[in-house]
Amino acid sequence: MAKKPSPSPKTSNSKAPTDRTSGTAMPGESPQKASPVPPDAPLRDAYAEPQGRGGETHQTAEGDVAVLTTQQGVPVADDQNTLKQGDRGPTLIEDFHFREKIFHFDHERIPERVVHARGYGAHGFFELTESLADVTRADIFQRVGERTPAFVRFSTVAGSKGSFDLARDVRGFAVKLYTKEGNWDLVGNNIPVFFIQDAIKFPDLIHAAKPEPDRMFPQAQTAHDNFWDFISLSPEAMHMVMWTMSDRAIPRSYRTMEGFGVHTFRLVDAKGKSTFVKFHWKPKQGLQSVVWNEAVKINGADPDFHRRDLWDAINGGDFPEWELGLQLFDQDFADKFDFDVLDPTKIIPEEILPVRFVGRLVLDRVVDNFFAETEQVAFCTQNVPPGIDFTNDPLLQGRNFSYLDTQLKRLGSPNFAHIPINAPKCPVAHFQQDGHMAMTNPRGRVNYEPNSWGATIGGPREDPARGFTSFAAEPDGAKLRLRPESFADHYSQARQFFISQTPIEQKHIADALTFELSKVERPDIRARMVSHLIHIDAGLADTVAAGLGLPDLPAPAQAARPPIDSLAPSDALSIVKNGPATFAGRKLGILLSDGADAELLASLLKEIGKVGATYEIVAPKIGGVTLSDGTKIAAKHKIDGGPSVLFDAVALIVSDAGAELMAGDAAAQDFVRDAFAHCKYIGLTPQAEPIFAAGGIADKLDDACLPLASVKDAAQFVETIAALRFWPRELEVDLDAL
Ligand code: HDE
Repeated sequence: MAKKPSPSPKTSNSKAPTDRTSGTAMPGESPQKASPVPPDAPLRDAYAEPQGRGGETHQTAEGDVAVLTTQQGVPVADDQNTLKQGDRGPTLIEDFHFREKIFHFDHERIPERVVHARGYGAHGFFELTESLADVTRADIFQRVGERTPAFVRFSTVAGSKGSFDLARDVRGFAVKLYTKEGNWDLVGNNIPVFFIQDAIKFPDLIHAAKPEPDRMFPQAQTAHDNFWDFISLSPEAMHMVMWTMSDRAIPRSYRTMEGFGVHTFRLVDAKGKSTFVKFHWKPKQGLQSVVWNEAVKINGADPDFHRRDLWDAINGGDFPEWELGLQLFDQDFADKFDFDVLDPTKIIPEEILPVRFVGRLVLDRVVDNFFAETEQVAFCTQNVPPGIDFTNDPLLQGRNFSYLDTQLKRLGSPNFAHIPINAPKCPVAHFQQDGHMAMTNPRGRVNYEPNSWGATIGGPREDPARGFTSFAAEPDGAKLRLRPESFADHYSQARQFFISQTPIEQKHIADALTFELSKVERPDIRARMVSHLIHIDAGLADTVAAGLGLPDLPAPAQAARPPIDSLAPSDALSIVKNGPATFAGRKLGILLSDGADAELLASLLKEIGKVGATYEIVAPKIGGVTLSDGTKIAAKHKIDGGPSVLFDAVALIVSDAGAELMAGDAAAQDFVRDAFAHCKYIGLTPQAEPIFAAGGIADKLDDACLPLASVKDAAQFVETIAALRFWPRELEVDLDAL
């Protein structure tokens, strides 16, 4: 708020009451601290000290409290007031403490990642459960039981740093393994294929997916013309589009998604023999996603849903875990396989080549500081230790150029490997030196090699036996700028993915395509997209065309190679077929009212605890409720702050009077209506019926609306909700009509 100059320093205090009503902190007033000043008291009386320091708000170092210093270590006497000439200024340029503090603040931001800007990381370890000494010399794969420190960063791709967690998007699954022979970065996604086959198309793909450049919207979503224009002109994207339109792109949690290395890599043994490998991370928690309507609402209710979930799980001791699985194969398999193993738009179905599990990744520690670790972590696909090597996948080859550049841009120095989160945990010895922010310049007189200074001071030497050697791949042919013929089938595996889904998952894919394309303004782009779907599945194309109101089904797109429609479905591709066996790690939302049955609640909480799940209490008031036995229980959420979309299942334990009050509350009606519409399991005491009636669903309650009539029902309820969703509801009831 603008202040008029006061006629004299003495009267300046008369401005104080005006500033206090504006809610801004006054000079000398710490915003964190509750004001000791009665609202009508003249401010200066309480705040002034003889020297005008704004006394009450200064928190001085006493006892063993650390003394505040500048970056140079100079102790600070006053961190609330700048140095002024007279008590009303001007401010003096001599104030080095102020200058340093503001200077540093002005430089707090670094460029966000071009893609994968929004992410969340955690520490953990990888433990080897099966030796791979027979196929690779990689140190990490030699000794069963040995643990390797790890840092994992999950991310969305398209949105900016401040975007919401439940965008429909691919999720990054980047793992840094601090092995004894150097860092290995396996920079993967939660989808095993990619949109494009050649790295040269990446900038166009990302430009098309990100907000349109003139208007800078929409944020964190692909539902716009530019994205679908590009995609519908890139048939190679069709397989990945099936995945991103599936519920894989709206995961329930980072903990409930798979990770994939995507490209075919090589494992190389001590004799230089190479075995091809595809990497998989399989969550012990089982696969789980949300539904689209729920995702949209979660983004409003808790934009940090995935961050909070990971933070809470790790801090609560429920450490997320993935198994590392490998698909290993040789050149002979590659030659016989239907598709080119260098084509990153293709998978190798697990039914054809089973996944061999060789270790586990456990996340057991959250970061101390988000910026220092999650933001500054710098993954580079080219970080591989001896025994792991690249193939000629043209996307991987391009990535190996890109990541190093990006880290220099983001972190501002070629010394980004000196930042603790990026620094290897094994010995590092080289002659690279200087540059911005050099932290660990080599010591001693010698900074070059070869040199003749001898073993002691001459520095490190090459080691042909231990050192990294590239697999001696033979060149393939002439220098050309073209796409191999073996990459030309764009529809067969898209179809295979679609037919591997359960009917409800297929419906979600059709719904997602219809939704996204209905946000596309140009009818020709919508029709062009449908022309590709015809090759994937005729029924899917018809449903989407009808949903969009296309006047006619377009002619099929020209296929570079006729699709194979005989590929067998693969159960591994369905989320529903790979869900959890228990409610462990899931969260029950319990809506309570005053007078709720205390005994029933106690037995429900006991059962929830037994399976390793969590719960949160939702109540009309954040102060909580008084139960039937007179005990009080605090609430985690007021009803409108704890909508049912935040929970995996819900239970309503209410009294008659409580239900009557809630029936008139829109947030309580939404609570039950949404839980029902999202196919969740609902436990309810008989008294809760009026809330369902007010929500318009009392006559629709089905087998997944389970009675909680007495304490005996709690165990059965918790066992049943392990199924997470009751999908028949969505196929039988018109949930859109609710
Ligand atoms: Fe990335 N990608 N990418 N990418 N990518 C980046 O590196 C790039 C691709 C992936 O949590 C950038 O540090 C190119 C496939 C993840 O910090 C950048 C191509 C896959 C992350 C980059 C691809 C990924 C990134 C941006 C096409 C799955 C986040 C910031 C050839 C296998 C890592 C950064 C983190 C990040 C380039 C394609 C995964 C610009 C050129 C395929 C998980 O370097």
